[in-house]
Amino acid sequence: MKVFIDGKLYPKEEAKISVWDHGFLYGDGVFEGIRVYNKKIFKLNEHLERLYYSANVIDLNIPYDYQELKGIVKEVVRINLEEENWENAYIRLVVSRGVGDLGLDPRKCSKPTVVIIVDKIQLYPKEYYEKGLKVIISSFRRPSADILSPRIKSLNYLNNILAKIEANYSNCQEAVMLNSQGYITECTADNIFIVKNDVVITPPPYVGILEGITRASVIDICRELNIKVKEDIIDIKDLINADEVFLTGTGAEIIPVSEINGKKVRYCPGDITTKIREYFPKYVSFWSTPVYDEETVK
Ligand code: PXG
Repeated sequence: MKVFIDGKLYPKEEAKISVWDHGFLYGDGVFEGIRVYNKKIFKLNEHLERLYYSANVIDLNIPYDYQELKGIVKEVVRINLEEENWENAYIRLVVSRGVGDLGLDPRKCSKPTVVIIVDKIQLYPKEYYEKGLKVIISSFRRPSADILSPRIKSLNYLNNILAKIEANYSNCQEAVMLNSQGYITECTADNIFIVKNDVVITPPPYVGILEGITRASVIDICRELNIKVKEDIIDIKDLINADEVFLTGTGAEIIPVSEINGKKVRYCPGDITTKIREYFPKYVSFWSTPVYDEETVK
């Protein structure tokens, strides 16, 4: 395995960054998690666009332009797929504020650190995709945009981690997070969908969510499959009364929910969740960038 750090490749054991890096000291930075399926990178453009968006919001200047970074990601993936003889992988692209002093002023940081890791990921064992995840409704609320916008995919995940710890103590796999008004937002690393009377519903961005790339894909898939889909406010009683509930994320892909706060979801996995899940590989192969030629699908 070779890890890219600031223009050089390092073996895994030697892939290290400075303790003065503000990504480490303050969680000051942004990241993306991206999947590689069959030697093709899923929605690379969308992930890069979100990375530049997040970086721009926190006034972080990524030291490569878009096309340059895209080329680097593809090359680092190629090198690692060849070395490990992999067809599938997971890319972690991290840009931190870089090395500074012990104060939090980012002006003291010389230049951003760019890291690209290509590894394997399996968030959940196969049985969870058949039986579903148990989730709790967390007591930790998602911060609103005037506190720390959930639209920024930053290195600051403590809010999500606290919710995850709460889920762990309840022997659940995930935690559903509400916003300050009590509306459902998302889970700790996944967006959430419900199905009610054959309509697929997911919370709108303005309630305070990360606009997931898998979430957008599922909305697309519903349209392609003529399944009614809408963004709408969801409260706790809508969630508890749903016919089906599922989560979406790069790591988890599309995964059904079986229980919420100990109460069973009516259907798990439900027919619509299953239809969407089954169509997903077809959608993925269409929306992926081959790592071996310059030609990109999108
Ligand atoms: N909400 C939050 C808060 C997230 O962190 C998603 C939704 C789903 O977005 P995508 O674009 O992945 O569909 C995320 C994803 C992983 C992983 O390996 C994902 C995230 C963070 C850490 C790991 O899936 N964020």
